[in-house]
Amino acid sequence: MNFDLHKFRLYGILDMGYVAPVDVPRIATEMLDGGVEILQLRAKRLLPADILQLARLLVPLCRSAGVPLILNDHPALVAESGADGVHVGQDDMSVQEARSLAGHGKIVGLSTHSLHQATSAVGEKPDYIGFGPLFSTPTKPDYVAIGTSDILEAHKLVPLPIYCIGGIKLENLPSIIGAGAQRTVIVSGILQAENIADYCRACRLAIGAASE
Ligand code: TZP
Ligand code: MG
Repeated sequence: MNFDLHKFRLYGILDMGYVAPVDVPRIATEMLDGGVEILQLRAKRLLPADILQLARLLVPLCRSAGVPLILNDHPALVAESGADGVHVGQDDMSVQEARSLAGHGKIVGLSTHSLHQATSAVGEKPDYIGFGPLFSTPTKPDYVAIGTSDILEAHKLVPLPIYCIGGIKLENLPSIIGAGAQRTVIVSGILQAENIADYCRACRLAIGAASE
């Protein structure tokens, strides 16, 4: 499937640090019903075989919602599960290697943690970059918050879809949009919401995603 990532503004991560495996189908369905436009499976502590099982469960849900499914860290599992792409970090393999392992036509995203990394990413040709953590976050505790002051400059210098990430919640979305953010990734805000679908709908509206 071919996706125009520039159009997608709300990126949700199903992080297995917050979700029990048995709840994955229900929570994914709520996120998709709420209108997340990209869904990532992030499972730092699961074995590849267990990630593959969850990915196979998520592929049809995402497919019928028309939403790309991205797997964190595991390009080989993308090819195996039929997911749509992979997300890699600065200390993982190169974008090029991830692309060749994931397979032709798959999405490759790259984390960046500074303006310098964001501009350097252009030459690596990922399909999008994550930019953050803007604020400190228990989801990625070992990283220093970079704040919001470079968001505008990153958008000027980097002609890729940029997803601001890290400590972003419905409440502080207006402030990051005011600082220049066009797209966002939200993890704990979504997964800890009382009503996940409603929370996603509200975030979608705030970030100015196209109506469903
Ligand atoms: N990369 C940078 S910050 C982050 C990742 C995966 C975690 C964001 O999680 P949350 O809960 O939305 O702060
Ligand atoms: Mg990684």
